[in-house]
Amino acid sequence: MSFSIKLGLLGDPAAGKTSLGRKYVDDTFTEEYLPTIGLDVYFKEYKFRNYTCNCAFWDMSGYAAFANLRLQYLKGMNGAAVLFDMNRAFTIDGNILPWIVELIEMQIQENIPLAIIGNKNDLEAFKQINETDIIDKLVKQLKSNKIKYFSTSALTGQNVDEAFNWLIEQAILSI
Ligand SMILES: Nc1nc2c(ncn2[C@@H]2O[C@H](COP(=O)(O)OP(=O)(O)OP(=O)(O)O)[C@@H](O)[C@H]2O)c(=O)[nH]1
Ligand SMILES: [Mg+2]
Repeated sequence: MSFSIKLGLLGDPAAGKTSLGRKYVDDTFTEEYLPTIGLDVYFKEYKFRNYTCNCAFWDMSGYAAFANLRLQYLKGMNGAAVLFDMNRAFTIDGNILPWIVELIEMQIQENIPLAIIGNKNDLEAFKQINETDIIDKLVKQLKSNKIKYFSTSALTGQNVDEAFNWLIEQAILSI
């Protein structure tokens, strides 16, 4: 049996949404920053138990200019990866919660699976965030049992498969 799911990539500009999605789907990484204009969609087939799942990744621009468009894109999402950049504290401090609120407000499905992702962990030396407390608070606040935190690098590939495989499987199980 086969079916499709829709997953979102959300978070501040340059957090690494496109880099992480591309690493997972094509196993590529580019140093150059090419901001996503509005939206980019790409696909990956995922085998789970007896199912073949067609996963559509909706990779959105992080810029405020696209906020209205983004609200349209969020409809019918089965799960989302919400990213921050571990080396720029403001991408988590005030910014991560609005992304999640925006997502939840647009959801038809309650308790949407969320992978919270602290990206660029290869730049450990520049790390500005002690994220554990913030994530704990966030998880409690959202009262969801389908939220998990991952620390990733699109450059080295660390935890990329773990994060997306988890998200896909949670999304499938929630359909
Ligand atoms: N060192 C390092 N650099 C990264 C990593 N992930 C992304 N980058 C770099 O960060 C920059 C921004 O990455 P993007 O993936 O384009 O960011 P984005 O979140 O898609 O940005 P928008 O599309 O503008 O919202 C690029 O120069 C990437 O090469 C990472 O894990 N480690
Ligand atoms: Mg992008």
